[in-house]
Amino acid sequence: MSNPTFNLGNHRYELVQQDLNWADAAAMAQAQGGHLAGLGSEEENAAVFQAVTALLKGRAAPTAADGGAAAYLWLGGSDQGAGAEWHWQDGSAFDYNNWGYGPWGQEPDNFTDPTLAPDGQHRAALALEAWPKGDGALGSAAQWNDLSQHDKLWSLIEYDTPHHVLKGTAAAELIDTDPRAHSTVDGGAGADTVRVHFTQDSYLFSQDAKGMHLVGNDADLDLSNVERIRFDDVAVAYDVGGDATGGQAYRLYQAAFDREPDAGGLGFWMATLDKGHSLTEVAQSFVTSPEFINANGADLAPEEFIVKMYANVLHRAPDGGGLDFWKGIMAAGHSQAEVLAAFSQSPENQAQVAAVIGQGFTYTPYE
Ligand SMILES: [Ca+2]
Ligand SMILES: [Ca+2]
Ligand SMILES: [Ca+2]
Repeated sequence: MSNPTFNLGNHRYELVQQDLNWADAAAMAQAQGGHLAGLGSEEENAAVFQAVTALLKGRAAPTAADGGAAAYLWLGGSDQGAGAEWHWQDGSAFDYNNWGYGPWGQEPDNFTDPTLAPDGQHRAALALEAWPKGDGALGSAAQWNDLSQHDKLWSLIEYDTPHHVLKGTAAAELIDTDPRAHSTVDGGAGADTVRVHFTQDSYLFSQDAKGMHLVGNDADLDLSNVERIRFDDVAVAYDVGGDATGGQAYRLYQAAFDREPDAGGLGFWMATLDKGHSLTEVAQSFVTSPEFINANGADLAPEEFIVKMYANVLHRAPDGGGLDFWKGIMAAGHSQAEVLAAFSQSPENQAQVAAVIGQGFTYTPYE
């Protein structure tokens, strides 16, 4: 079972949804290269609580009978063993705490009871709700309580996660990312592709004015000036605007052949445009291709060619003014390739194709 994770700063947290006593939870954290979470500041405590609450989405976590029957998560705090001072599993300084309050004094109260806590309370847990349940006199959600080590609870593992800041050059490039890190990538100019190491549906994807954001199991990415993402299973181009080579290639392909582009051919022509070849050069390859000639005929007169463009690209008959306009353009010496490129980039065609590729489109990278 894979547990949900989230990143905050340079730390990754895993919400373990298995009912484990503290020792088993701590051993599992260590075996996975982390430790039960140590919360070192009010900010960290608040952010972790908020993230955990969001991940749980109202699902009930196990409760502790000796903790007022409220739900808790194990943290790495312990006051059992040498010295018996409160300490974190990873040895970091225990100089912040968020123990619960109460009328009889602060937690930790080392409550001892023959049934509920036979050897007292020596392990720290983060409360997911106020305790005692339905009363709240001893502590509130997001505060800590000391509990019996025998309680079987879910737990929070913390890992040290690097935060990489990657800056691209002015060229179109492929930027690889660390599958277990928080990466902030600025691709700079050029049609840049970021390589991630999970499948597309294992990420939550969002887009805002700053760029694209991916939240995955082990990696989080904030991407700006990045045009494409290569997931493990699929490559997606998000550069669909008028001047972007991805959108230009898709529209030109669709315009020339009046069909959905095949992923491999699309990737090839995107790479051609990325290398600096003009849209007209690519259009020239299309109008002289066997597929175009088979579909439309060879040696078309200007008017025949223009009527085909209206039919294949805009899916309508030419209006009189439009037909005369394009005949004038071709009479002035402009090529079929130039006319095809202009039709594919026309606002009318851009609006039409945006319905299909506005959220990005898949392609097969050419290399
Ligand atoms: Ca307690
Ligand atoms: Ca770049
Ligand atoms: Ca870029």
